[in-house]
Amino acid sequence: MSADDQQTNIDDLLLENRKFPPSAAFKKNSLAVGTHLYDQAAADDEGFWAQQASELIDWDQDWHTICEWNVPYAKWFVGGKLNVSYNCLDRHVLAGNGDKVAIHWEGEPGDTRTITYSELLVEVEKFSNVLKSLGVVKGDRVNIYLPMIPEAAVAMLSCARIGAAHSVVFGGFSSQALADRINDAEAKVLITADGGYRRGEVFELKPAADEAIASTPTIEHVVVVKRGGNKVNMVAGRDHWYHELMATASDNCPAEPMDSEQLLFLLYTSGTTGKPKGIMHTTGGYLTHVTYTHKYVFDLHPESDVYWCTADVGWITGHSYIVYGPLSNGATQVIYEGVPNYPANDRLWSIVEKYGVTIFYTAPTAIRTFMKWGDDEPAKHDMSTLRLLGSVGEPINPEAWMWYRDTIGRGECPVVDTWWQTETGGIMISPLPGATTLKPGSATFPIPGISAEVVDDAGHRVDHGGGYLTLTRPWPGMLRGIWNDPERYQETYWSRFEGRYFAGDGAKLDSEGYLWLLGRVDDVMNISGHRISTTEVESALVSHPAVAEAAVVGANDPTTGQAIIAYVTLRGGYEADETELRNHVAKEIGAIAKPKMIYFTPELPKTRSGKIMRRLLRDVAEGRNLGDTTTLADASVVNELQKRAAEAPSED
Ligand code: 7RM
Repeated sequence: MSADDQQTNIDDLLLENRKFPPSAAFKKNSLAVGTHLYDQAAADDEGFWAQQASELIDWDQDWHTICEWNVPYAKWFVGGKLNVSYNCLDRHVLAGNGDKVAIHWEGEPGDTRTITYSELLVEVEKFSNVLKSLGVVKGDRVNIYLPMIPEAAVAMLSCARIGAAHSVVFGGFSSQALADRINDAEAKVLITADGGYRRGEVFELKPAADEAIASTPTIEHVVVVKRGGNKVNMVAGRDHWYHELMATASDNCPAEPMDSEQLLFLLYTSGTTGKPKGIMHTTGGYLTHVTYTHKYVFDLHPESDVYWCTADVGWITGHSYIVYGPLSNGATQVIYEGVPNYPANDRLWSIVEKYGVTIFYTAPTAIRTFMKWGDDEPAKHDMSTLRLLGSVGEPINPEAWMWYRDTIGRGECPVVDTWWQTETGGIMISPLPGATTLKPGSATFPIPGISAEVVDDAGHRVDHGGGYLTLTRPWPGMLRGIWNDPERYQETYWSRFEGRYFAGDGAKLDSEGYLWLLGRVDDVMNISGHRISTTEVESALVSHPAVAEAAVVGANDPTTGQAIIAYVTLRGGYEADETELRNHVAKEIGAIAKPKMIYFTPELPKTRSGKIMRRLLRDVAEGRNLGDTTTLADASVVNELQKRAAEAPSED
């Protein structure tokens, strides 16, 4: 590699040689074995998507054009009409599956609800009528601010049924965040709850909603679901109890066929700076994308599988892989309201055992936390029903992947590492578990129908080594824009590389063409001219038996430009040994990547969806005042780290 290459590309340091081909037992019943989906999509990607759309989705009217592409705007299945709620509910009931369980809901305190497809349909028809009675019409926006209760799915599907776009705001967000999002979307109705359960206590939602709507002139009505039982203030004429409205609502609300490009929802992402972006998703392409990926990536057998995704509906993972994908496929799923450590650290495994979960989808941050809690917790439960494991949200370190496969998956379950974004709508890069030979830590290949390329600074394709991950063709689930801000849409996603969508992530290709996600390119460190990804150094740290979790950042350094500072969380029973870990990194990936300093910490700063916030750690390492901390899940974590940084002996 020339010196010049080192300046412009991301170094490729970590070598991972373990391989896991699909087992004969898994292949026997798998929906996709061999390369036929890949071959078909490679020959004609639009034709491939059209085939998925007609096989997997019920349309009221056929489309005339598969894809209309005027960079950066795509339309899919143009001229087609369909209803998302019909596809998620009515068609399963009409096919005779009304008594099938759609949702096994488990409340944090241990209360449960079992909801069949017929029951869910009745609830959605009623609530659709409630929304209509509150003046909601096609094209309106409705805000949803709820805990993880079935009413969240009911509210979303009811909006879809009548053509109103929902905007779900995560229940852990502040009143200010809610107000900003309501105002940007100009929502007419807000659906919230009195409160929900978290860590054994009721957290109040209605007071935060009240505070928000003091400054949201567009909100005309508020619907309040009773869940927490906490006392709330109801404003006459504006606020209505969900159960009271539902008691008198008619359960007849036929699904109205929607245009394929009808706005289905807005979902706000905070991004790195400035005001949140309202990511727009539409109807036909989105539903096709999430139904297809949920079926093939999770190898879904709806007649026998019990699927569980641990995300919150406030995130895109909850939209695509709790609500729309699984319900469109007629799956039976588990939804859990609370935290993984209430009442004890084995709560999730007790739920797996109780419902016989077969497919489990969670985030690396959770997996690393389970590693920290130790192997005894899963060992308390019979989890032999599990047959497939998924990961999403961050790069999964090879050792965390191995632990997941061995300790949760008995060394038998394939692990599908799925790369995608709020903006992509659905999974983009992932193995197909019956077809792909897995490598721990690699998301492997773009799924059939998706075209991705790694490019260098100049936009030239990289066939081996590190660079920027780009998408070269439109795909059905892609965002259709940023609400009210077309310029920002163009600028954020389509300006860095001509004609390509740039996702903001770095990635490398190994000698066999496997993709390895390297984290956000904004986080890439520059050590004496070597561009080193945070992910590779973190993975080297996590490969040491003492380390459960690690975050590294590049901090300003007078001699090397930047120096690597690592924050490490140890596994239970291990002692901090900085020298040992620094040497371990040098041995694993090279002396250049050896951290200059390692801080040991019981927790790392994370966003509310569990992603490590390296920007804050950089602020801490460089002794700056913290910037925007509103997306931080637990602010005390960084305060503690700042204190320690101030106390640390200064390095030469
Ligand atoms: C689904 C979701 C998107 C960002 C994305 C990446 C990171 C997500 C993976 C991943 C490596 C993965 N949507 N990311 N999945 N990085 N491997 N499998 O998380 O909009 O909230 O975040 O998350 O940086 O750009 S998101």
